[in-house]
Amino acid sequence: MTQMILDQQRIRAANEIHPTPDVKFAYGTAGFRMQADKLDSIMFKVGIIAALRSLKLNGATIGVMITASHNPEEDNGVKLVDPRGEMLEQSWEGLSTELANARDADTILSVIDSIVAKYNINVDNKANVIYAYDTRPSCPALVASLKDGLDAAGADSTDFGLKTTPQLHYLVKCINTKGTNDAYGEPTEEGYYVKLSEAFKTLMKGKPAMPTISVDCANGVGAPKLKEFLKYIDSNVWSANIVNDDIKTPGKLNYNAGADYVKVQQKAPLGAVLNAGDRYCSFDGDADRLVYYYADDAGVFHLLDGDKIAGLAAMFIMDLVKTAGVDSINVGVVQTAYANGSSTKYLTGQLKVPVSFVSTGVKHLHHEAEKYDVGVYFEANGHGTVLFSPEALNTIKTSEGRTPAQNTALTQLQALTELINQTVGDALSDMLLVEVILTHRHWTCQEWDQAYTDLPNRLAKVVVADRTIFKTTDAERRLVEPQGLQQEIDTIVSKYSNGRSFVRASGTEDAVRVYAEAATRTETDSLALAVAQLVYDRGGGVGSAPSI
Ligand code: NG1
Ligand code: ZN
Repeated sequence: MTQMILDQQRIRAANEIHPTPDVKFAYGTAGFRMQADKLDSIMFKVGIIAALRSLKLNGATIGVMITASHNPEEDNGVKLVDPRGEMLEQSWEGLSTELANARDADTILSVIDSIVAKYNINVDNKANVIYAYDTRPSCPALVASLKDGLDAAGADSTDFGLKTTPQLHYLVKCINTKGTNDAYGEPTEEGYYVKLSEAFKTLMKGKPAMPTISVDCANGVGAPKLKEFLKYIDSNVWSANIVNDDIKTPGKLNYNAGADYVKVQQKAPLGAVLNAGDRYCSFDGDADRLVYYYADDAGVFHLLDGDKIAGLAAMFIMDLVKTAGVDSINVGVVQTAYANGSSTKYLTGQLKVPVSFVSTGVKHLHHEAEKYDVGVYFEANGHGTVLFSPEALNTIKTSEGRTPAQNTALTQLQALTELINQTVGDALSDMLLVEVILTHRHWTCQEWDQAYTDLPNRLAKVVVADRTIFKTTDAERRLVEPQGLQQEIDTIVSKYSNGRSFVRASGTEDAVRVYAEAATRTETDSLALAVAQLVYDRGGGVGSAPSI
């Protein structure tokens, strides 16, 4: 057994109080996520993992966020944030999973030992961890369990209280860069608002204010945080009307509201009555996803999802880079298989911007986006951001324009790098970015929507006995197992004009997702249903047969 500062007695005691249930845990697309009442044991173990990760990185501060994002209120989840504000390094996911599934104290201690040995962890270091949580009623109890793990590991920990997920990422990066050349900002919630609002004001300078936007906060943490942000902005410059801001009434979080609801249902959330010409957007429960929408003159609902935001951002930044005379800076876009086919066509055909495809989950998108000078990445569901490479940041900072127009563009680019959260997708920051672009272009949502027309699409879920039998390749666009299923999907797809459909196991829910798009709504629904039925029949469907 290791001699480290980890207090074995406390770990044993914590394991007594927080026994591991008979559940197969896995660190998935977004950490551990499930019904909150199954998460108690996970939390103290995550406390230990966070401490070990910090020790491994010589005491750098690690973040822990407790949230289940857009999932129902009775769910919860936990994810780890690495020192630069990024998601936990992937190689640690397996070990975290192993610890999560260890049941008795001896096994837990031996997994800890093997982590210490594998990573050659210096146990004389001091671990530093910060944590925050969303508005879910299950959070306080889970926080207490997390704290037991952190204490048992001898970590210095700070409770940052109620925060949006991107605020926690911001704080982690600020703490770890404080006092360095690339200090990211003040490590406080206020510092976050100051940074964003100052950049926003610079970008809005001299521009006529647009009509008030309505923001659906899914009755989640985004509501109080957006209210706080508004205090930093003169309402003559920009104003927002917040809907779905009830974080007190049980059962309201994400209920028929929020970015996921609007995206999947393709309709307005509860509490939003759409007036033609007005702008609307929705955050999800932890405020890291954003979608826009509007009603046309005939009252028809139109969605502007993550793909539309990516297109808008790429277009604007490419123009700005050109105007500023720093076109050595290359811009690229990263998408997943869920991106609408029309968006990819628009990006490559019209904007002529390179597009790469990666597997679902922002950790994949983020790393791919780092390969560009300016990497725009968005999942269709509205989770994404724009990354500026250190070289691009330096070019923007040090270039001197030869004309006033070039100087203005450089100032604006500089402000954009501060407005956009560089650590992770951030609904508030992304919304401000969209608002800046629409203001600069004098565009309504409808004008923004003209860029291209989405192919009708449908996302369906099929519950099967064992979703792990679904194995994919080619950025999850093709199945390799169960054998022969992909060929059958191809045969079905070939019958539809502009048809595309793919199937993959969800990393956050116990289900297989089916995506379909085609030339018309009727064809799309028929394609989605046919593929869902196939998955149900050949993949061991459970419960009632799929319906669309
Ligand atoms: P899964 O459940 O693996 O499809 C979902 C989203 C991801 C990502 C994660 C994390 C879709 C189709 N999938 O993952 O994009 O956002 O949740 O929250 O939207
Ligand atoms: Zn979220």
